[in-house]
Amino acid sequence: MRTVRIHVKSVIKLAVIFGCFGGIMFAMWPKTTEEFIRETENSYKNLKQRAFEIAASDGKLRLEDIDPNSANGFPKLTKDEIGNYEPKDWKVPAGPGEGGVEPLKLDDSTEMQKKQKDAINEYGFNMVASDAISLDRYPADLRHEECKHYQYPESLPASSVIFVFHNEGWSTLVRSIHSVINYTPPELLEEVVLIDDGSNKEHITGGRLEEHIKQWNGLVKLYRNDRREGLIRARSIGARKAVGSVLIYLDAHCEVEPNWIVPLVEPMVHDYRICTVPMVDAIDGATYVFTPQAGGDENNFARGAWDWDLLWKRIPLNDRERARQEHMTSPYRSPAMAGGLFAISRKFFFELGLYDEGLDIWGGENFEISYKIWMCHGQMLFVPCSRVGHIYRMKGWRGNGTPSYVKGNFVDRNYVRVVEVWWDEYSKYFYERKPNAKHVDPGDLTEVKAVRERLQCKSFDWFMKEIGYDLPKHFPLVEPSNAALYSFTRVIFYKACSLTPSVAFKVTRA
Ligand SMILES: [Mn+2]
Repeated sequence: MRTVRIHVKSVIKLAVIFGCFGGIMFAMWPKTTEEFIRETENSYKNLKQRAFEIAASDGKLRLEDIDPNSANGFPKLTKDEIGNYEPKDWKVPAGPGEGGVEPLKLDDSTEMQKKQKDAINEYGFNMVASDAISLDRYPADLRHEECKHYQYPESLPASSVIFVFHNEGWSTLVRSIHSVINYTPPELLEEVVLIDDGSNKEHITGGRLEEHIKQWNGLVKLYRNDRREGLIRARSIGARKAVGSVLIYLDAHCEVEPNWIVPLVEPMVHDYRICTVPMVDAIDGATYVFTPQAGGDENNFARGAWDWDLLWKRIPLNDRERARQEHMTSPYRSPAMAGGLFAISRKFFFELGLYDEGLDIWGGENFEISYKIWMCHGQMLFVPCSRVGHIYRMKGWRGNGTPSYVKGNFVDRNYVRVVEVWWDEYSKYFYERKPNAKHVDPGDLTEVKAVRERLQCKSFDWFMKEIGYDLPKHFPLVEPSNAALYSFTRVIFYKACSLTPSVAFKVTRA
């Protein structure tokens, strides 16, 4: 009897010990990103309800609650009147880097120069210069004068601004957040969503960021992926976490210009399937001076495009699109976007199935989303009056590397996925340029193809004829076999083009 009782006690003790241990392990075991995604999707309903309650109390509106008719006739250009959302008392103070006009002067000791070189190598930017500039500095205002005279409707939706980052430098990252909060009307900013995509630098993981964002009382939310997912999947995760009805993606090294958000979100009130892209001005990574976006037409207005090996290109705004604009600075159509900075309604982005989950890290996603938007019944507009400064990575940056689980040439694989799903018979032009890509295994495409099927999206040929109609003029479908033939084709093309564009189209395609 006695031995049995001791035995039972031991078993109970052991069970308790294992139970506790198991419980602790269960609670502490890191979540996989998939579990994280599922959990966030499940909690979205509650979040949305909460967001709705908060919104109701502080005057924030959701896109789905705004009557599109309330935006009829807007935006209205009133030449003699200042726009209703123009910032008042815009006075740039004195101070290093203020207004983004004067280059920052640093002492040029050898030690200082080395520090700057090391920073560029590590972050792609001169962090020494950035650290010397206020986190709340005033940006430049590179908008056309006309932009300051638009009246916008009173009812506009509040947005979630999403920053995805991996090991960004401190002051450029944090200034991006400050900039959005400082230069966005509070009722139009639902939240700032930070997605830390597997950073391992102390200034991001060591608690400093959590401490810094406390000053905004929950307006800025920080989420961390348990492994580096890459920009593309991290952006989809951001969409799932965000509670706003409009999502705005910005790179985590940006500074917005005055009244950037109103012209960007207003088109969505007319139709939730309109996706918008701001003008992207360049902030010099060494001096932090703003310069206007280059290229494009005489106003520097460009559209996004690609060549037939799927490289990003910019082409000028043309007469046919200009004819559709009401004013010189009205939004205009673009076949593609560069990808880093854009706004889309949450509803439409989810209808489109977010980004293809099979795309790794970066590359091709800007085209995937562009094709989806146009072919699946949406529109993409570039918005001249919404301008955002972006710091371009400098020469000498060592880059972010590739996580070890991503095998092979992921960019080519991404391109093949995009071409296979969206290009239809035009895919032959891609494979003619990149014969090796024929042997690249794109992986499972069922889910992405199902999106195209479910939404009854249009054909690529429709897209090329209606939206990307002048791309072959800039990037001929069939590569000229030699330079002489190339110039000959161009002469023929331009001749034909000046007569009838549709004939010209056929000439180039032949
Ligand atoms: Mn960038």
